[in-house]
Amino acid sequence: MRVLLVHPSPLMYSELYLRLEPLGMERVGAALLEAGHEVRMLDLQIFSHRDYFHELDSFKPQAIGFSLNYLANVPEVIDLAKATRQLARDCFIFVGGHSGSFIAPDLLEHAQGALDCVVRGEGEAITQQLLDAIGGGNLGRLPGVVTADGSGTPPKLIEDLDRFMPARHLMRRRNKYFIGELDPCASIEFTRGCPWDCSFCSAWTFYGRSYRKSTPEAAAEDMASIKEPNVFIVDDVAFIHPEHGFAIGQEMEKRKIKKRYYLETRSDVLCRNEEVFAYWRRLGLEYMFLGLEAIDEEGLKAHRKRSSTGVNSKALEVARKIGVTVAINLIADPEWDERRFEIVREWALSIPEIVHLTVATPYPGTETWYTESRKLTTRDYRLFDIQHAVLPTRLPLNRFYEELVKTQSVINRKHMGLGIIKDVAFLVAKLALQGQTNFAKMLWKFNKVYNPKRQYGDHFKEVTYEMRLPDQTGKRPPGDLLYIHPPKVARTASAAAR
Ligand code: B12
Ligand code: SF4
Repeated sequence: MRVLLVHPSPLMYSELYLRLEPLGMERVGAALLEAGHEVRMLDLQIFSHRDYFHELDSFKPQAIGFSLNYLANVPEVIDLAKATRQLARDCFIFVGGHSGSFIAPDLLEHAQGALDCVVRGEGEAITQQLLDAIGGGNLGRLPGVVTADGSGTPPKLIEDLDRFMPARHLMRRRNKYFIGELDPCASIEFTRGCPWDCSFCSAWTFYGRSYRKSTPEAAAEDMASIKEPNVFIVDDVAFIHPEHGFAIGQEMEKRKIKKRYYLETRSDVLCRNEEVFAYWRRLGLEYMFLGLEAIDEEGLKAHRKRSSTGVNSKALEVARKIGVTVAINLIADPEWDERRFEIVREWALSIPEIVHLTVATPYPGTETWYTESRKLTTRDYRLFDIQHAVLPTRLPLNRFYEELVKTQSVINRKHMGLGIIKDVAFLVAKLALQGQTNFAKMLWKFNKVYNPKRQYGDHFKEVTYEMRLPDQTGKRPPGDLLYIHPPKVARTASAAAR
């Protein structure tokens, strides 16, 4: 069967700092290739809607799967599905991915027949079965598959993370993927899932708090197959088990792999497993993303971060000592007033690290969706990108955005001001000679992307598709409502982290 897999357009954040390959879609693509299908992929982070319709015309896919990891992309995907249905009546159109999994019945309702089904959970194995079953009339009985007629059993986790290595070769114009000066940059996955349970996050609810690892050999082989000189490790929390990180590194050394890396982890994991991060520094680790989320104990508790400001400060010291550049994330609360923004600006300027601010957003699939969603000021999917305020702000909304953008730009100037640009001019020129201009463009785009008027104005756009609020609000729901992949056994973060 001719199958086209499509990733939707970029959101605000990716317009500026990064654009990365859709690894999940590439893994689903690998599974479909294995099953003998003819597969093409199109990433609308790089290509246009015009290119998409051209692809429909030239490739004539019999099935189209949209990857819906981000809630803010829902209207775009629904509109594309509807337009596709008009042009290709017999085409089988389906959706999968992180956010899509949490709102499957709503997607089918919005699509009014343009979507044949939604695939909840991990897509590799089930998409093979799904395409085999098309025309058989019992799609809704497959695990994780939801159709207008109902849904089957809960989705199943794949047994072996090594089985479907990403079909990276199917992504076109790979030189467009980058993160900061790591330009171009590929992505890789060593582990899947997270054993913690932060209240604002859906990584743990998606995977039922499971945590699985690739074998070191398979991870190193995958790394060896990557052509790019830079690699982003997509794991939610890198190197929870240090021996796994060491084993992958040793396999990579055997294969003489030398690249530069970016990863994400937690402060307590960095402090506890300092040696493995220092070892990876020697292998080429350059950047680390730490979700500190708050600079006070109260904030950390509210996010159920299960960490402390002391551990956060210690983690920054560890990263400085081993020589890795840290990008910190803080969650801006809509309750913040001018004084609070001022404190955050002062704090951000007092440390050498890069600081990012995102806005607290209750997402379907998180605990805050149930505890906070009653207060939502909007149900426009497009605003759920953690750069917009969807809860009531203490400041008037336009003032909130002014303070937010002021804070972001003060912090941004610290890292991308003229002084720094002089320092990086050599690097920009070197990349330009290699035909890589993503990083150079990023340096100049801040004001175009982060603009308080634009962010405020986004609240007044016409809304075609509205999110449905959960039936039960105000308190944490029973586990089976939260999870996509139900947990096999109840587990604690500390047990899994050992
Ligand atoms: C890596 C990552 C990124 C990367 C790469 C994104 C990309 N191009 O794919 C970067 C750093 C760019 C990024 C950015 C953002 N991210 Co992000 N990201 C992740 C992360 C950590 C891992 C995703 C991943 O690659 N996993 C590995 C692959 C193998 O898994 P997967 O993509 O989920 O794919 C599987 C299934 O979902 C499914 N599937 C996927 N596609 C398809 C398609 C079909 C047809 C089918 C059937 C199945 C299917 O099958 C796959 C294989 O099992 C997730 C957290 C998580 N654990 O999921 C957050 C996460 C998805 N990101 C999130 C957010 C908020 C963002 C940002 C909005 C943040 C910001 N500050 O602006 C931006 C927006 C990006 C954009 N689109 O413009 C949220 C999503 C919130 C939401 N509900 O919308 C998550 C869940 C993090 C969180 N803890 O809340 N992100
Ligand atoms: S540690 Fe990170 S990935 Fe895990 S639940 Fe918390 S925010 Fe999500």
